Amino acid sequence: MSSFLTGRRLRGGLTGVAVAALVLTTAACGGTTRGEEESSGSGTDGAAASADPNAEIPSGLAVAFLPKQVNNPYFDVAAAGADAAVSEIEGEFTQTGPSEASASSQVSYINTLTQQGSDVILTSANDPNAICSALDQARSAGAAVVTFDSDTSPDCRDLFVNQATAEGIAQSQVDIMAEQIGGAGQVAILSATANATNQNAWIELMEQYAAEQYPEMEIVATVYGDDEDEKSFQETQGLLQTYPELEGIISPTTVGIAAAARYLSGSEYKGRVALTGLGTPNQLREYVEDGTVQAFALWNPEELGYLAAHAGAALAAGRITGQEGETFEAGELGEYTIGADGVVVLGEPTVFTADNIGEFDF
Ligand code: RAM
Repeated sequence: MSSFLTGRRLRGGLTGVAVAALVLTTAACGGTTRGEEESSGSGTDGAAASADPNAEIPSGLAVAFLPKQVNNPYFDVAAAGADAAVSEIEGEFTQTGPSEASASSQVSYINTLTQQGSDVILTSANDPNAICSALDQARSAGAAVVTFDSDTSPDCRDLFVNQATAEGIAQSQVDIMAEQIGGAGQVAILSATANATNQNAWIELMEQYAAEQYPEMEIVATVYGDDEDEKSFQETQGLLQTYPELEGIISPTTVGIAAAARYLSGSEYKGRVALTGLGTPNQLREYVEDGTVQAFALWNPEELGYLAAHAGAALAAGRITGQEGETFEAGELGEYTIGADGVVVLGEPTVFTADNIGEFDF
């Protein structure tokens, strides 16, 4: 678990120091962050069983981690965090999932987990609705379902562990871009898959925020690299050919931004076309060092997986039921409170630049 501890220490060391000016505001968005006052219950769903905060977490809980796709470095780090949490509660951790992040690709994996009697399913949804009936069956069979990273419709899961508020994530990327291009000019978005709940929420909010705050910034296109490296690379190339006046690209996906950075870095556009978005420090380090990327953002995916697994265990034990205002302990991360619509917010993302990227290793 040393990488988990390392990641936390590094992040903690920076909070409020060098990156303070760039750390994002996180406007309220249906979630409550650790440390906030406990809010009163919504009272809209009185049917749920009452929680017993002192209930024992049964040992041997079967906790399954089902990312949008396997072999995505971002989800590998999140899986390590979930695995660490499952070890702490003496459960059994498994990871399974599709190699392609398409809308319904997760359904057969959920069905298998249901047949195997999983106690907890942690999943990042490729589509808000496509996996709902499979998740309904899993829940009917007794599984607690926690979405993290990318939600389903709220009625398809017990909790959503959100990495940060959608507003905070969207605004940070637009602000970083605006700073680099003087607040004006053509900008394109390179997304992941077209149905991804998280991507689409962020894109909509980025468009709104840019229109309000930077009227001279024009978002000219959104293209989809499907969280595939090669497709993302080609879509970047296509954007630059189609929009010769392009000033910048925002890619809110770790796969997309890494592929776009690689393309820009080997092209005539390096240093001329700005690139920001959401990426892992380890994937983007060389592009920060060679001047292709000045600043980008992300949360700690390991903490996200760790929090999701602790939330799942608390649900499975009956310590919480998913109602607004309930609290639970998430191991080393401390206490969290469930916000409106069953959303728990990890915290604030961090902005990485040449000044601080050396201090992060994930
Ligand atoms: C990709 C996925 C994921 C997103 C990160 C930032 O790995 O699209 O859902 O949260 O990027």
